[in-house]
Amino acid sequence: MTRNLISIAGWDPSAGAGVLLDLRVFERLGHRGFGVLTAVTAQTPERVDGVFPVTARAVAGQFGRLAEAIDVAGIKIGMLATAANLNAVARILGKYPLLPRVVDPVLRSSSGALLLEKKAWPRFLDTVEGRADLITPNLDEAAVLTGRPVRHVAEMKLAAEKIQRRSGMACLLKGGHLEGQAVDILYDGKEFTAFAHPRQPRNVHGSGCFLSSAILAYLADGRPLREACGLGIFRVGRAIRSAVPATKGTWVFDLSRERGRVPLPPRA
Ligand code: PXL
Repeated sequence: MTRNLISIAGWDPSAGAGVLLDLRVFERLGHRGFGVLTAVTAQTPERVDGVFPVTARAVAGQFGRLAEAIDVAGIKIGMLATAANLNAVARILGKYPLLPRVVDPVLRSSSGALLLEKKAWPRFLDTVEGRADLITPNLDEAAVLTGRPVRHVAEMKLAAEKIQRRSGMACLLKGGHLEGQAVDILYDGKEFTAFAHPRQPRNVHGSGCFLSSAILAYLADGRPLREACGLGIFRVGRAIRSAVPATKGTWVFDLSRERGRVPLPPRA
């Protein structure tokens, strides 16, 4: 069934990441996409050059009027830019305890630009605590959130457990940048699941946005968390294989190259 999914995230004019990509992923997976903007960015495929935040009042206002107009069925959080937006979004998430909600803790870009102001980093987990089903840090974000380096699977497991305990959400820690084989680790508060996959030959801009949006779409289909994570990982891998080169060795998604229904892997 088609559901209304909202991305609360930033604007990348090239549509390689942020709200523009999220909406295309929702729609590609059979849902209707809506967007609440937290910041505008100026960027090339290699680097984010400017971040222009939207006020927290504007974030709350956009969401409030949208929620009056549609039946909200799921929420994904991406780039927030400011501590005030983090607080506003935590309040929004808290109003929907029964809906699928996924938090991508976007802190900085690969080129090092701040996508959330640093003063908000130490209280990120406390602010969103218990307000979503899943949080999806990468290795760098997990290191910031736990205050320890996260370099291999053993450290990933420790970090996923710590983040799950502190946030009250399941944690899918993305190991795409690990040396050797890539492994993503899910800790749901009871058990670990390792999703091993071949290391992708290229770094595609917006992979984290794509993954968290795809997982939300599968949760909105009613799939259990572990299955939704596995399907999201499969789906982003497929999209990475059909990505196109941008500039200077960077790659971007091109969802128009995936036509027709995309087959899913057999049920686990
Ligand atoms: O991939 C992180 C990210 C998220 N959202 C927006 C971005 C970026 C990285 O550049 O621009 C809007």
